[in-house]
Amino acid sequence: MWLVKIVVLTGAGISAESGVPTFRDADGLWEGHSIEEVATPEGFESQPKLVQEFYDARREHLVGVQPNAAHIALAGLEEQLPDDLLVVTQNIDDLHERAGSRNVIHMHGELNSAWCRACDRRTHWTRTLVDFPPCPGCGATELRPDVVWFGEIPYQMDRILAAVAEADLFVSVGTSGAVYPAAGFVQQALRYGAKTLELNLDPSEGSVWFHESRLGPASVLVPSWVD
Ligand code: BJW
Ligand code: ZN
Repeated sequence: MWLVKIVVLTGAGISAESGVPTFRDADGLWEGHSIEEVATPEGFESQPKLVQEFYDARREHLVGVQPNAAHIALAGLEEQLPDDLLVVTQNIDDLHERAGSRNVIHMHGELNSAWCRACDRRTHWTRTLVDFPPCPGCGATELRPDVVWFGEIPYQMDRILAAVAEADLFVSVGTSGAVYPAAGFVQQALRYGAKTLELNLDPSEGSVWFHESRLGPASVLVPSWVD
């Protein structure tokens, strides 16, 4: 069995310095649309084109951004401790992988993946979805972004909770702690005896659950923690 020692939970703040906008730092998420309009199944049912355009724009933007020092430091740590580190990211970008991380769980899905609601197949996807292209598997025009919206169950929860329970150290990087179940992992880790560390620009909503909080930009804090 794989006994992970360190679990690092990352959120939008780790990609902010790469130029990927966060969710709750700016007013309004995208062209004045609320998160409920663009990140819920109900939003997709009522305004499918708007939601596809939102994810198409983010997918296109992703091509032009690069991993920053924080992603690179985590990949370097994995190289030193290949069996001991798991990165659980809430981000749907691929910046951890592009920095070289391999043990990554995308609990809220991936921008470069499309999911067919008709046949359940997932397809690597780097183009647009707004014109409702057919599924390469079954031909149905049921492709949606392969991401986890409010009210849906995040991916690989069993693996994540097992790793959090085993970990000696739980580190949270660049997340506001406003969205569950990710926001509850720190309490889980504490319950199982892990040390908990937060690296964030501002104190998160769950700050009290961390043994230590270091405040500042991820591109500075993560490399200095890893050293
Ligand atoms: C920097 C920085 C720099 C900036 N350096 N730091 C009432 C109570 C409790 C729960 C609920 C409730 N009502 C409903 C719920 C459940 C709901 C929920 O949590 N709602 C809350 C709003 C209360 N959750 C769900 O519905 C989830 N599913 C669920 O619960 O299913 C039930 C179930 C679970 C498990 C087992 C069995 C059943 C699903 C949540 C899905 C979230 N989806 C999104 C969209 C994904 C696709 C996409 O990307 O578009 O995920 S919403 C959005 O929020 C996205 C993010 O991953 C997520 C978290 O955001 P994140 O990463 O924290 O970003 P920000 O912007 O909030 O914060 C950035 C932070 O970085 C800030 O702190 C800055 O200070 C910092 N920062 N620059 C370091 N340079
Ligand atoms: Zn299909």
